[in-house]
Amino acid sequence: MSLETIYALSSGAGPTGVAVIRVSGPEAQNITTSLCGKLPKDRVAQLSRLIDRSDNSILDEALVLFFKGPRSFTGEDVVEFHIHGGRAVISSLLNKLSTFPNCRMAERGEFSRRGFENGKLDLIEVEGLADLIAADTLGQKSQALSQLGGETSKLYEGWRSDLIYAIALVESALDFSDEADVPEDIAGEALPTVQTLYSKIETFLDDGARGEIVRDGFRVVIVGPPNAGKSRLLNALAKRDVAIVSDEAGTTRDVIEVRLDIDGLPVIVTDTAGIRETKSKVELEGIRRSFEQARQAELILFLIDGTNPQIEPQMVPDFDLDDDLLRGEIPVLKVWNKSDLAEVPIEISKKIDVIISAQEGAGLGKLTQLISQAVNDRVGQGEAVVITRERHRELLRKCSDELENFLEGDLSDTELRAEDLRQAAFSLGRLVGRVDVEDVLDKIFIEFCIGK
Ligand SMILES: Nc1nc2c(ncn2[C@@H]2O[C@H](COP(=O)(O)OP(=O)(O)OP(=O)(O)O)[C@@H](O)[C@H]2O)c(=O)[nH]1
Ligand SMILES: [Mg+2]
Repeated sequence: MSLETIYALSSGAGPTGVAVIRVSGPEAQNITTSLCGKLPKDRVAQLSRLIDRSDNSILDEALVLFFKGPRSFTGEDVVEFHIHGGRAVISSLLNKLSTFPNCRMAERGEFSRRGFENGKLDLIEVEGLADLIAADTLGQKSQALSQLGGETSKLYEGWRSDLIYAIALVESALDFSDEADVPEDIAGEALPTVQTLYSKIETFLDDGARGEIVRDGFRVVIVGPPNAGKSRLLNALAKRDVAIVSDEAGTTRDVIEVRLDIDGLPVIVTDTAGIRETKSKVELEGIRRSFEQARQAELILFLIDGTNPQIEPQMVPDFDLDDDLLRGEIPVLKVWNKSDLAEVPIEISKKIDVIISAQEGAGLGKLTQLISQAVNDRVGQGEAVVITRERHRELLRKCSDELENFLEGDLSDTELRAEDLRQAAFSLGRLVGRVDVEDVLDKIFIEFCIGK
């Protein structure tokens, strides 16, 4: 338990109808009694006049909720003051709180951190909470909620307990080490458990990064020759003027992104510099960045200028995206633009995926639909629990590698095999935050806002 009591505005900055100031720590009870005159019943909202005892002035009339630890968000005594959301009201209560002994403003994520340290949330749930607060789209929200709800933790914890069972079997074989044959047989009993776990984790890892895409966004990158209308298309999709549009070739040099919500999933559309031969150093750097973006894309929109059609990327001079990239992994949509000026010749119409006029808006509905389809092809329907972060993927990978060492290793060397399993369990323990996580904590809690 912490010695310091922390407080913060947990709702948005005022003015709002209601603001919530949360206090957690050993002084929470004294503070409540001092301000309200008496302590409200545990977990029962009470309307109360908050009085500053130093001069008997009224701070506000508030709804006060007291949570006796450990039955609270942080596990400590917590009080929530639901006050009027005016800036002066908020600051007067915050100022008053700073005058109590051992009481200070909370740091980012400090309430959640205390909740984690007191075992109210595990690390996976803390990360789910951070994702929930940051969620912009419905897809992100439901993914974060399932992680916060403990489903993900339950799965990983289940795997961890299977592993601990396997470790116990192998370790018991260590005790027989003088008797011939026996250790191998006993350690062998762990084989089916490890085998099953290994294939479960491998299948889980091979998920096309679905969870990460839902969390971080599906990247669509617009590439093509200068003046094809890439920036105009970005503006049309964003429904606002984000990028400069001009008939001067080589207008865009920086990478410009907008975030869209397509059917509840976050889609990041990126406009890039037009690809062409150029001597301008700045433009060359822009072109280099275009390729760099394209390589990270989940979908490439190859934009064709209808008035000067180059319908294959290879027809664009200097378009040196690796051949395997365009043929293989990343899907490419060929988008014919400027349909208001130029129709698609019948002989090439089969090679075009969608015809638009970024300027007039024609075909944009169809294009959005194709993007949405690409997102769904990638994210699709599947298991409810998914990997949402690189941290999780890395630890699961490590765990799986250790299981593989076990499966391929010499079973008679029980000492080494037990160590493989211990390492695997260690990775799962780090995943849910049971062991050795100091190094990741600061990184995780910094994602939070103050008051959470
Ligand atoms: N008529 C017509 N003109 C368009 C359309 N889309 C873009 N343009 C025009 O084409 C010119 C180039 O548009 P941009 O959006 O700047 O082209 P870009 O591909 O971003 O060009 P760079 O940034 O130089 O690579 C501008 O004059 C636009 O107004 C369209 O659908 N129809
Ligand atoms: Mg541009």
